[in-house]
Amino acid sequence: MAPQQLQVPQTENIADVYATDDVSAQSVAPEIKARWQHLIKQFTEIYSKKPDFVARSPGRVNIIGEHIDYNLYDVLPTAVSVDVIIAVKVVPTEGSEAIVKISNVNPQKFPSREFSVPFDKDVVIDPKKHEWVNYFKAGLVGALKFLRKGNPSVKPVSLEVLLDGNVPPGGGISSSAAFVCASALAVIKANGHDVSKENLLDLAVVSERAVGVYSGGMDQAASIFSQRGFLLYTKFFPKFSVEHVPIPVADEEIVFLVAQSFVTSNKAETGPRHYNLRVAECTLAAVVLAKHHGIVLEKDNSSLGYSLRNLHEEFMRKQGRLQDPLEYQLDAVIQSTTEILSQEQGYTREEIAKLLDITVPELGSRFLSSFPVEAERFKLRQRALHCFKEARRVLDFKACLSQADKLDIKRIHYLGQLLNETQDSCRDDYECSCPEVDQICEIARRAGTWGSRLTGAGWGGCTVHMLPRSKVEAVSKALHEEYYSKLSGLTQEQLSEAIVISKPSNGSFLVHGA
Ligand code: NG1
Ligand code: MG
Repeated sequence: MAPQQLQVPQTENIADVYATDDVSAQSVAPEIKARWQHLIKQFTEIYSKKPDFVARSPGRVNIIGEHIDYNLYDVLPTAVSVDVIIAVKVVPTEGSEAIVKISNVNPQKFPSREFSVPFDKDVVIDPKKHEWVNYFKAGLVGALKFLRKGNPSVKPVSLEVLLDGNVPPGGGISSSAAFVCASALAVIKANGHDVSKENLLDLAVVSERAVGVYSGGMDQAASIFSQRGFLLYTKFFPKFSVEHVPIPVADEEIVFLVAQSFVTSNKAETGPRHYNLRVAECTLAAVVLAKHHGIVLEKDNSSLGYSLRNLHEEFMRKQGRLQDPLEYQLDAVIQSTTEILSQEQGYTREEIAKLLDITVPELGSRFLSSFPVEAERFKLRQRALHCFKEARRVLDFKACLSQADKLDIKRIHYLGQLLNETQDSCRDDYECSCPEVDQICEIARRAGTWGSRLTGAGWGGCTVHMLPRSKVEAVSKALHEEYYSKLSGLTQEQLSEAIVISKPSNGSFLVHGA
């Protein structure tokens, strides 16, 4: 794939011309325009000058392909219109370190901060301390690493920053990726450099891991590469590439509705326990399967270095089946995994060490040392099977979308069924759903969705539903009556943001000239 530069249009007035997520749009929705104008106005009030530019990156919804990006399987997300916008003024650095002053349009919730950026050291982020500026710092650290690769003695500029994010935090539509991508982009631009989308992706993925989650690259890819009106078919293996997939027309317009559960899955606190454990389980499944097949697995660029996709590749190479369609390859991998990883109750460290022919301490130091892992048993069978079957569903979903210019109702039902199967697998095999999310999916299906499932890491967060436009009202009503009205303590603001009809939106961009 040829490198794509980020769009950097020059405008006279950010708020007027650029208050949209669509760089080519003639008309701008009034609420978006108001939000951009407010950002510029508040910036001017705080810092007594206008910003130099605004960097923006959106949240994303994953349509299908859950918990498989860190196994390097293909996924199908798209950007949503909620985003993080960051206004920046560059201030010349005096002395031996740069200073970053950062405020949020909501200072009650996100208090202003000031921190220094040494010329010769990294800014330290404490992942245990859950602080909103950590995500900015994560983007900044990644950006400086990128700049220092080109020029090791780069002296970062000082910054005045005002940020506005309307992606619900902890909600499964990736506020973190929006935040980190926009921050990294802002810091690179402030230091006088451009960055390709590929480089921004690479550094944003690594940066986000600095906050403590061993994630894949789906969120950042969607936040950076998405195009208005298209889903983003994202491949990680053998190397990264994207394809913009249109949603075909149908007799009834197909809508993706995103509904919050208001169960917060705070990955930076409780999350690593869940999320990182799954990453570890998949890694262990890959190395155990490899050992069984007599394969020496080379390290790859997944978060812990050993992915189920790479295991799959080497297994097929051994069988002389690399020319087979991927669907058939996956069927064979599923079949053999079902036979080899037979223990439903999971595997202890001792059992895994024995299968790998290594000691328990060696198992720990080689595969379980990147983060604390608390589990007694590792459910290798269920996690690997979810992953391979989910990868198969992504292929099937994409094939179905691409088969015809117009989707007939049979195909639409098939797409819905794939989404429902994902939810069942997340609930039963990957154990990343929760009762509230299961309930939302049931209510929505009863009220008329074709398919309903969790989106993002799970254990709460958001759900995504595929439905005809004509059912939006009925589904929203059912969710309000049967779910949201039963939750206590929801604010009016939360209630109004509970359900979003998400239009596939544009990825990251920069706007110059306030
Ligand atoms: P969310 O929950 O939206 O942050 C996480 C990971 C993704 C992916 C999904 C599950 C991060 C930053 N992102 O998304 O890479 O693995 O879970 O499919 O943790
Ligand atoms: Mg996230």
